[in-house]
Amino acid sequence: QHIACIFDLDGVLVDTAVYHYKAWKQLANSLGFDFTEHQNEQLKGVNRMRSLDMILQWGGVEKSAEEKEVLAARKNEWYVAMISKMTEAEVLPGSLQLLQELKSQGIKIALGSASKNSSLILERTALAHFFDAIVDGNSVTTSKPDPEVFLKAAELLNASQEDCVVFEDAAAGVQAAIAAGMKVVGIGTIENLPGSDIVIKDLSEITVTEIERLKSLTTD
Ligand code: G16
Ligand code: MG
Repeated sequence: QHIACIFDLDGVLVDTAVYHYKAWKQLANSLGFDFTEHQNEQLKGVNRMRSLDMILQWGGVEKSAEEKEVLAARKNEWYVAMISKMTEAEVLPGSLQLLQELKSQGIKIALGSASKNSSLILERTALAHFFDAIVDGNSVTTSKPDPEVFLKAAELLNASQEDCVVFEDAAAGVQAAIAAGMKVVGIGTIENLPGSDIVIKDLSEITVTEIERLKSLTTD
């Protein structure tokens, strides 16, 4: 039977990771501290509130639940202002070609993102029409590394876990895919994405045939 592909959004299909980083950095700076790019890696794929908790901890800052709501909303306002200006040019290399190729071969495609802003991003970058199912931060209760987001996507595609291949740029996302019992293509570097079945720089480095071949691999 056929494979099904589940794509993370930020850092895999589109270059929004840089906007998340800028907005969080601005928030941290406004609170009187900073964090490194290495620390930022740990925020990838992690939902908004959990990200804020991690950043506040790095800065040694404690805030009440209400204050945290305000801070998260402020970051999101800055972030939304940035992604509202996104264009189709910000679709990452290889994304469009691969999505087109999968679609033309009748392979099902889902989005599996932690973001609550996925519909705005998909609309700005004209990618929305590729997806047979969309699961994002508005439809899940637990954040990556929990497998919920990918299991929901598989269910909506009517695909079994072992037929799914996940594309992820975040360590938390790779862990989520493994926990879901799926194959995982890491986008980035092997040091940042341990456990991936294969790691590539971007989606231009993989073909549909290679993705199909991954399915027959045994991971244990
Ligand atoms: C993305 C990013 C995370 C971000 C999360 C929530 O997940 O990688 O850094 O914190 O979404 O985004 P928002 O604040 O827009 O709801 P993914 O899973 O698409 O990489
Ligand atoms: Mg990501």
